[in-house]
Amino acid sequence: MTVRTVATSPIDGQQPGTSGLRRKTRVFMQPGYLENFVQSLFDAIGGLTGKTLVLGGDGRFFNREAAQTILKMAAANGAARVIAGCGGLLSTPAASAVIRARGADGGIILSASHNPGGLEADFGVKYNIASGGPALEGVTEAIHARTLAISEYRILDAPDVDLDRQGTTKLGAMAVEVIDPVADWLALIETLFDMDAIRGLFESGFRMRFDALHAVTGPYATAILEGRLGAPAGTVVNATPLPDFGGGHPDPNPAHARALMEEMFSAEAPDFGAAADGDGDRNMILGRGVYVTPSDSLAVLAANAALAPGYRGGLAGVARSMPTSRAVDRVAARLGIPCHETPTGWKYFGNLLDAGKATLCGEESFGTGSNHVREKDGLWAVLMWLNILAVRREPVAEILRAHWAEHGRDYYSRHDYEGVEAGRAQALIEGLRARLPELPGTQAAGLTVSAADDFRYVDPVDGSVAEHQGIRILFGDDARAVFRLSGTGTEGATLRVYLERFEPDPARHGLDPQAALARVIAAAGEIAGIRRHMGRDAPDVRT
Ligand code: VG1
Ligand code: CO
Repeated sequence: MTVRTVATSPIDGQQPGTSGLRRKTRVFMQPGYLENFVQSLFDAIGGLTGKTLVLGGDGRFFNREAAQTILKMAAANGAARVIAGCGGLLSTPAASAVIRARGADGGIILSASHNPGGLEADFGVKYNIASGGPALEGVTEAIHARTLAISEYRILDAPDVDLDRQGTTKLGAMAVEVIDPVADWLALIETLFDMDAIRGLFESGFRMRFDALHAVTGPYATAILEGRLGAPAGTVVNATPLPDFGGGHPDPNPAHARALMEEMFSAEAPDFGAAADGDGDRNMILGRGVYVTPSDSLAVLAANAALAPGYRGGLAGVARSMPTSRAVDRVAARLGIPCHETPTGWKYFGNLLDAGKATLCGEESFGTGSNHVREKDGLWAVLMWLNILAVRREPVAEILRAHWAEHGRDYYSRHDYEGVEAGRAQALIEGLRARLPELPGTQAAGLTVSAADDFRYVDPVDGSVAEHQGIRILFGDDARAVFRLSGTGTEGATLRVYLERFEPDPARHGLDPQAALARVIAAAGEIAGIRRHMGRDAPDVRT
């Protein structure tokens, strides 16, 4: 087996976004595209000599081919060992768990997460550091800089590794260890929850539906829910990971997990419903006839965390991304613990978790997790809910109603305008940014702007600064609109408008969120000129 050094030249646009480099699958399949990025990554982290890497992905189209290429490149770059999930699979939280459990130097996750998969859809590559968390901007910028200067990559001329058989083999001088993708994660997750209590809940006749959306969580959910916890067979549906996710959008939200929504709002609805995304880090939580927004879910989990053995000692603090509703802030205030506000993207929670400043974290985009790994973890959230339900033995709707009665309700909705021409989306944001100083005092739809800014984050641990993380417009203490552009799309731009309003009065906690938010929606539209800039009357997706 010989190391081949291949001459190459820089490819424009290999800049990682909110969560890794995501592009059309066909772009990733162009000769040299993946190779350039991976060699740049290896170069930017100081080479691979003697290092151990974890490798896995969500099973989407091109996952296997990309894994083989990366294995051969890692061998050619002097890595000591690559620990790969069997079949090339590892959910994002499992990859984080394996990196930490094995003391690896880092890991590569092949996924475009909730984006569709297939030859005509999306692919992605994400690099995680030794803590198990996504690389921060310092690293991703160094990788990008390297992609603009690269002149050669190294790859071993060797036959493919058999990724379907567990055990250790050699690829040149490098060890390739193929592991059960579920085992390390499962061993960790079991220590956090009262497994007997959840088992007892299922024994009592409690019914649940988990929709894996033909993505990576199928094997994980089946192992823990139907295997360890005794949920009846068939509790987990769409459990086989498919390269194109069955043609669907592996995004656990009311718009894309339609079948689950319909079942949970039907006459025969089970007690509890949940879904996860392509790479298993997102979750959606439902009860019979009720949908729990991710922001409320985070707040409920924080308020009830002590019911789970892993969090019995209390929470050091909580953290949420800036556009996530302030429901968890109210819980933190009640518990007397700090609440941190970070930019969008899980990577910003890493330092807070490492420093012991936060125990639970969450994002409005269906992401929740804790300090057990350094990624959001869809099934972790599902198990937290199950643990709470096993102890409280109340319906989800009742838990939510009681939570709002105690803390008030933060009505919340996100409006996405997808596939917008990049210039138009940029113009809307620039327009708002330019008017920030003059916005306070402005009236729109009967609301008055009390403050407006461009979110800037200073990491309390290492002092790093992230600028331009979203335009915030506050309407007094109770209402808010936030505007930002997506950093995970692969086509055009996506404008996200996050809307919320606090309602303290329990008599008004049963409204339709779109109706409860009508004035905030109108004011946000008026102030930003959404219709004029977007050239459309309504958002494409409301969650
Ligand atoms: C979106 C979400 C963000 C999340 C990111 C990755 O980013 O808004 O909260 O961290 O996806 O999630 P953006 O830039 O498109 O708004 V995952 O499950 O995709 O990797
Ligand atoms: Co994801």
